[in-house]
Amino acid sequence: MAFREFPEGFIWGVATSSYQIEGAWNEDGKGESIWDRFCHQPNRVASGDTGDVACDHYHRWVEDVALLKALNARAYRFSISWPRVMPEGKGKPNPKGLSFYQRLVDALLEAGIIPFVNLYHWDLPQVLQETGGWPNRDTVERFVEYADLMFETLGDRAPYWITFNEPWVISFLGYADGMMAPGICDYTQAYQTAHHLLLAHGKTVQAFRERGNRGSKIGIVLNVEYPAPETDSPADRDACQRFLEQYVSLFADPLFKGQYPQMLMDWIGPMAPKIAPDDMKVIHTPMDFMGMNYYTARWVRYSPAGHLKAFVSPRTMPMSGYTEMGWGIYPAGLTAMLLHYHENYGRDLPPMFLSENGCAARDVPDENGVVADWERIAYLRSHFLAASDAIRAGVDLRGYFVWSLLDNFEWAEGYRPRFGLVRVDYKTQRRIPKKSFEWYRQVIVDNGLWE
Ligand code: IFM
Repeated sequence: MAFREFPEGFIWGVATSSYQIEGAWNEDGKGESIWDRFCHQPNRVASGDTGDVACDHYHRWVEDVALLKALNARAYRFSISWPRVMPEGKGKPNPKGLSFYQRLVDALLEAGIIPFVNLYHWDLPQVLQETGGWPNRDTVERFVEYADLMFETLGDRAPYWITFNEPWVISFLGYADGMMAPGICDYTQAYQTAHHLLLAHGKTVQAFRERGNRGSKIGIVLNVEYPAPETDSPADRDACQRFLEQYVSLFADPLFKGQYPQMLMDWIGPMAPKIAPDDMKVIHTPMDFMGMNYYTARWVRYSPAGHLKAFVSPRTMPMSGYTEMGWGIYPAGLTAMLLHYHENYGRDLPPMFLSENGCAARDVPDENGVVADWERIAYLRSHFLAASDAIRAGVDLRGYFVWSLLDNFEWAEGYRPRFGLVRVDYKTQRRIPKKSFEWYRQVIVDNGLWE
């Protein structure tokens, strides 16, 4: 047994997002978001669940900051609800919304916790969806205006900024598969959304630089799954390549190479996004860090019936079982994907963060209310070691954020999956730290773990 120490100053944290925890969906002048609208429609979300109350974090944030402190977290990644601070999606800000985030950031700083401010975790103001949402180029300008308001409000004290969380999910689950808000099924709109998100990212980074934000940093968060061809046949290998291009290169190539992956563009033909002159240059604006979210891996197989991508990924690739989401547990995929970035984008790649990783587990409290979530501990342990493998192989990984601090609203799956280090009793809103909370606390204190 050897002790795996992480680099000095390694940033251990936890992540959440506004819609998943805040609740208070229509309080204090907050505008409606596309997730409010989506959840209030029938048959969109499991059990008809909504984020109307969620973890009631909007009213209980003081208690939640105390939990972060008890965890010894070095950093906290949270998102701003755009419609809470700018209910009309543009123009007049909502002072009560701004004050909520100001108080949160001040309390974090006072507790010695580094705030990582995520500007967009999927809750677009509904008014902007009504004018076309992300496929409408005007939404790019609206986003930059909103981001600038937040730089103005928190720029003097927030050292890390994230433009978008998981643009792949926003584009393809929101606009192509319709599983997520706004629930649209149109691949052309999805590719245009991907392009506009990247453009909004680039313009926001430029606006951030123009403000000269005194040493603070800005980046983006991309989600990945590790794909492997189901067989060694050329058809399966090509399908796997398309999978990788669709999930990873579609976003990472423009950001770090200034161009879209050609094989994918040829494949999607007329569905490819409309690109104005200079867009690619703007998207290619250098950023300070990149976040990667990793949970699982997949086999990929060629299938002519696999819609426009001609592949299917019929089952996940288990190494040591499945999580409560049905996702295969494959920590080696985390190492492989960090190395994929490192090797493919080389010197154009900024330092990286593992910006989300965690698992939904069964989490049944015993008669004393104790949640002995050994499955989650085993999952995190194996993934921490996988991250350490990547660091040893040369990846410049600066931090690791566990998803999530609290059990919360898991989008179309509602409240059934529980991802938290802290259990939330949704009837009483009581917070109960699980065993994994104590375990992670010790990892943070030790800055490492035993193999
Ligand atoms: O809950 C989500 C989060 O909002 C984005 N990344 C994946 C998590 C688990 O599904």
